[in-house]
Amino acid sequence: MPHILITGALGQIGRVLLQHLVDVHGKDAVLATDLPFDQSNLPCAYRSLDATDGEAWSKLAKEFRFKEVYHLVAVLSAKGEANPWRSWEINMKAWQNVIEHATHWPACKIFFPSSIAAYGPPLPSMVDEAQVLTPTTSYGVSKVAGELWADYANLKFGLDIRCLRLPGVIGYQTMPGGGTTDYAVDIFHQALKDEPFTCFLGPDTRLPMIYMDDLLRGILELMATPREVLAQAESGPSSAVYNLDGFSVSPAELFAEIKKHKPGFEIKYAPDFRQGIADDWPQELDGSKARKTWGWQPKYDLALTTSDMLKQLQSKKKVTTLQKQQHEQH
Ligand code: AKB
Repeated sequence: MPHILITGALGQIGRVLLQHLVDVHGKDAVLATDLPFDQSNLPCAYRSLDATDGEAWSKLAKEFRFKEVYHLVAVLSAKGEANPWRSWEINMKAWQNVIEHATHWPACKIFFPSSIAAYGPPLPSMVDEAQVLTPTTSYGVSKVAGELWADYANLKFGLDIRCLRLPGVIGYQTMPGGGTTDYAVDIFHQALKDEPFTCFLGPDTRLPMIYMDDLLRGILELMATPREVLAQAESGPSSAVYNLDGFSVSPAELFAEIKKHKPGFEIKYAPDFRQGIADDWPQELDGSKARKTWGWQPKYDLALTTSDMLKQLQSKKKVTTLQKQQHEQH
């Protein structure tokens, strides 16, 4: 019987986390949920779940006793601005359902991904968790509200919710969708196609990023930290929240690093509405609370992220080409 639940399991982080949890705990331990989907390629049990549907959650709550929940359902910053109310509705209703139904699962640990989108102007270039939160996107507002609900539920319902404020995530395994930091993944795919890249942010837009491998480790380390250790670091509102820092980079710096490996690569800049979102976000995340509390230490800097991304994407490309050739021969 599965005791680990992932919502939004088909997203950029979900698919990678799902595989990792299956590798560690076995396929019977994990239940993946997301919108209806052909599940044949997934490594564990899958259930279609509209995370905003309270009745579907009630059924789930009766059927399973989850010990860990990773709640990854979210409409991200850029997509959210196209329909702010819809984004609020999905982000908050899904989170309300997790909190409400988790009260049925004794000693269950819950992971809630917050974001750099929780921050807003005016900002120092490096922010810590004590920064006053003034988000300027619907997504950011839902992340701040989500964090506050996490505190409330921990206090009033005795839940154990743990939150990380995440930077943009760079990974070779999956594609992001609907975010303002998505360019930092797209640029690698374009570089490998040997085609010029058009960046929707300006060259000097510096934002915090993290490599997928570091992100997974950060989430799992946070979840493995005893509650008493986290409690010692907590005080006041949004206390169960930690910045997870990786490194900071601008499109121009990322381009220059990729160019070291792909000298012919070219970039053009065509900033769109996402520029305004990025301009309101911090340039650097201060991760010292996580470092002090459970010894967080990112391994991947810009150089290592870039070389590993290119290496991994290149070998994925080779495998796909080989599979295509084999398919054509049969
Ligand atoms: C986005 O760009 O919206 C996300 C985020 C930083 O939370 N990647």
